[in-house]
Amino acid sequence: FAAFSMAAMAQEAPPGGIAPDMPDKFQVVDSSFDYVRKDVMIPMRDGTKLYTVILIPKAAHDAPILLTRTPYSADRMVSYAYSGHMSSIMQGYDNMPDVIADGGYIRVIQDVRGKHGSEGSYVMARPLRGPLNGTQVDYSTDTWDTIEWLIHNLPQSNKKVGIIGISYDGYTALTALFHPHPALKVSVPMNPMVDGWMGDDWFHNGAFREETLPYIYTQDATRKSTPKWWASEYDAYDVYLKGVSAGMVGKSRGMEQIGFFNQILAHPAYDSYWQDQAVDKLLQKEGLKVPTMLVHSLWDQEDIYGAIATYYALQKSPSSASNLYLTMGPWNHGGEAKEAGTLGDIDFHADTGLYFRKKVLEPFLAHYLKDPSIPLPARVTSFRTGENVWESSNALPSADCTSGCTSLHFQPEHGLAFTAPAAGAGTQQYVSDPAHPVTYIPRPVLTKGVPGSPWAKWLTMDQRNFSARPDVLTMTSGVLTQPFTIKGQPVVHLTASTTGTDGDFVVKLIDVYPDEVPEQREMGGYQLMVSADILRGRYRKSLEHPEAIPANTPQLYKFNLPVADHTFLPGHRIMIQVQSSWFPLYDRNPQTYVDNIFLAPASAYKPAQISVDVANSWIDVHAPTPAAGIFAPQKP
Ligand code: PG9
Repeated sequence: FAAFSMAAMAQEAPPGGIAPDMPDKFQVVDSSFDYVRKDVMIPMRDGTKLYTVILIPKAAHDAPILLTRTPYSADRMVSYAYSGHMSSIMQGYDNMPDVIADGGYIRVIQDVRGKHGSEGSYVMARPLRGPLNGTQVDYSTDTWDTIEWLIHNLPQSNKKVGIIGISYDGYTALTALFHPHPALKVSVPMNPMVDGWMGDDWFHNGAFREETLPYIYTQDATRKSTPKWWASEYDAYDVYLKGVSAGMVGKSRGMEQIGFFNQILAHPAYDSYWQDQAVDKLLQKEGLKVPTMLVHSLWDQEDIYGAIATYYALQKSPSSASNLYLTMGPWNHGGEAKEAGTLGDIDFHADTGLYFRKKVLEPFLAHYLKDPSIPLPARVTSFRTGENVWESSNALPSADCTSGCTSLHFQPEHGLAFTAPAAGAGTQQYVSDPAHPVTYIPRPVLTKGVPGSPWAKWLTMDQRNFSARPDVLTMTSGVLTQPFTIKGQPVVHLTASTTGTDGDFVVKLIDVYPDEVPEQREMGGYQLMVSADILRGRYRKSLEHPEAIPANTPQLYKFNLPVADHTFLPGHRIMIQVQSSWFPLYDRNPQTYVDNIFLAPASAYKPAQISVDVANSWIDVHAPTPAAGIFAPQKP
């Protein structure tokens, strides 16, 4: 009978014609599904309607709502594996079926204004209302209006809403915390983009992440992200070296049609354009009124700055700190949402993603959205790499190293030790040549999204090929006889001079494995970066007002590295690498001072000799000063 009535719905052939196969409107037969899907256009206060997919478990009754707001297509996020089971269709970015579907939540995913199914105009990480946004709407009002609609239109809900998301969607989860809707009970920004200049997607300490150009191109060119970046060279090294500067590469692809590209070109320094949209600073002023768990990945290749910066900003005020939670684990960008027993070559011997979701995230959400008698996780849950253990604590060690730190001092003859060298330790030199920049991964450089790209794991890749280069200065300690644990942001104090008038400094803190690792042979001699970053030299004194470097005059380059929570095990050595390019992830510094590096002509790119002042260079790490004898005596 069912087959008969379906056939009756098909269209009849017109006389002398042919019947089309497709009905005017195809109805999915979903009566056996364990959920109902509704696609709705939710009106905002300015009349713009936002496309929203709602998945309601059929058993839902008094169920809490989990919202994600995204520029990456709400429809795509739940249609990877079409199925009658809600947990099976939730395979996309930020869907964690073992928490969200299995937890009985009503799942809501919405396209932000201007992207995919939503109306309105798109602005990259749309700044909140204020000096950069003179309209009456932003992502916080859009969240408010959405929550208001949801609690009045979903009778199956308990009118309690949580917002959750990774990266860009972590940014939207943060923006929900400004003038929050009273029904917003909890927020979970995971790997959020917070400050695009200081250390997230666009720049790190002023060095531009040239390999984000393809993202900006695709995201900002059209509503549906249809045009894809093109490159006529397989190796991204060639693309960007031939292109000379990031500005020229973008212009060669017509990117001056894109508003955000022009903003980047116009704001190379940390001026008010960037400061006024740094969400950590804005949220610190606003105050945290909703319980929030920040999630940070120790090897986040995209947003390694935001979660920790927000954590430190909110820790400063007791009322904000009372709503603040943090989890950090051994993941790449978003790795906590997936199976995470390994990352690249590094083995954690257990699925750390599952641990986070089941032992930390699940009770945290349930406490605030379902039942306050469910015990909360610790304020800070963190995974210590090296030892591979989870730890609970009340707070992270402070961001600076004013107390509780010890210094890893550079030594003559490429050494590294906990004691300062004698005066007159001299300098160590290398030549940085922009025509032969140091790459961040071995060539061919396969960018994010290219088949075979190591992008997702590159921060854990073996650094030994770089330590062998003459333009990478390498300092190595003796062999550790005892474990040495650091937890916090290492602080670099590098004193160096250059024959140029500008220059970049990349500093990498590395765990060198023993020559042989019997249980995992390929790890013998492995050089694992535990924390690393770059500083563009012109910003050494002021991030806002760049200054040329006086040639041949030692300067202090002081900056924080990303947080590490790591034990260097006995038998391992500690290494620091210093270099002046990290290409093509970061654009090349011409090493001759020009007003705007985005527009530097080819003639400005010149080799420079760098001299590092050994006695005045060190890294402070959060750890008690170890007793003498921590390093095995050197073999003669
Ligand atoms: N890292 C990506 C991003 C976030 C925010 C702005 C631009 C890019 C992301 O994974 O969403």
